[in-house]
Amino acid sequence: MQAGTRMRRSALAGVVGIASAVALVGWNGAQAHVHAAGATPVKIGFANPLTGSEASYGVSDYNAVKLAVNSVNAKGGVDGHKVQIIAYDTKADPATGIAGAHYFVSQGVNAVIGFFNSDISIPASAILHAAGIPMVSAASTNPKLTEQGFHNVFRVCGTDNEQGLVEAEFARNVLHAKTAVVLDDEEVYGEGVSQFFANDFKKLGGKILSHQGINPNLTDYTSLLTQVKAMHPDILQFGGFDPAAGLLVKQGRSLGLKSTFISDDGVIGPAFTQAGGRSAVGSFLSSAPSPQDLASARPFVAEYVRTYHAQPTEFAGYNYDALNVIVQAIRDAHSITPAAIIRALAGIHTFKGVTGRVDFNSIGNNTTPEYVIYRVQSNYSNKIYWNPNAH
Ligand code: ABU
Repeated sequence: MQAGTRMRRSALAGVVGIASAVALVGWNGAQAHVHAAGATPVKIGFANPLTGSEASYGVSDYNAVKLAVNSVNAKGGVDGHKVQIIAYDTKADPATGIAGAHYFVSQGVNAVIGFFNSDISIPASAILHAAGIPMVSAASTNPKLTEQGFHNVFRVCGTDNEQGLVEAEFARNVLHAKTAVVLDDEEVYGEGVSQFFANDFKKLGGKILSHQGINPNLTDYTSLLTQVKAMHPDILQFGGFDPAAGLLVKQGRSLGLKSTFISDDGVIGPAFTQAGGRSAVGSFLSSAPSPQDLASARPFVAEYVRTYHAQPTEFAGYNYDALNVIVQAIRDAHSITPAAIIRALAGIHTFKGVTGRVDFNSIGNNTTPEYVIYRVQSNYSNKIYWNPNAH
């Protein structure tokens, strides 16, 4: 099969200089900065896609962080220091995101929450490592982020080797699928999670008929999907983000493709059903449980809904926890210096977050996240269909 013309997102967007990056800070006006009085504020950089095709995640993540900050500051801050958020819109574009890491260094932030996209988090982590600034990602799931030997890097969410395995187990042991075609968007996250799925699907006795990259910026995949249909796979697995996933499933169904569609936590947002419409119903998506499905997150969800009149998206709980983990590290360290915060973050083991316990291992991964399989319902909501962790 021939892949479409491939263009990486960074090539599309071009280089965004620091001057224009600075203009992105302060998105959403006055809410972007929580001004401090008295003691030196703790400056925390927050980087997510606040505009563009992945903004549904970033806006919800930012809302969650603001809730956490307001709660901390209402109680007097952390050790007397008010928390100030410096928000940065990565637009989910690698060049823009990397410029954000340099911007945070120039601003002398004490810590960073982010980044959302693994293909931004990984290069950004090197910049923050060189500057000695702690970074806690709440959404980047590619394993490499925490496998670089950087002592400043932590993540509260899970990893793609875990979710790829859960998808493969679901496909083989629950759906009894024998064959799969795998497509990915050739980005760090999508390619990685699809490769983990494919490896585990094969290990479990399944057969991968084809695995290829696609350009997620195309609008017509019918030629490719016609070739997929001719292979009659039991499963079509896609690693990437919602808009491309929605188009794939919509165009595939219109061609009569019957394969079960499985994707990952980059497709768990509302943009999937917006793009896929009725064709998205019945799709299966691996993800950590959403805040709405966690008893521990009930007060957080209630406060979020009360404040924003909307439901938090899947990563919002992790972002809320990321802010509070950094606050806890400052309390433990009795210091707001980045070096002290890094040391204290490494000692976080039994922190009670809204998503559950946070327990950082020796490379900065949280050992507690678990993945489940959601099914897209006819009202376009996602409902847990299979929980491999249920006893
Ligand atoms: N894990 C979902 C999407 C974010 C990323 O890892 O790129």
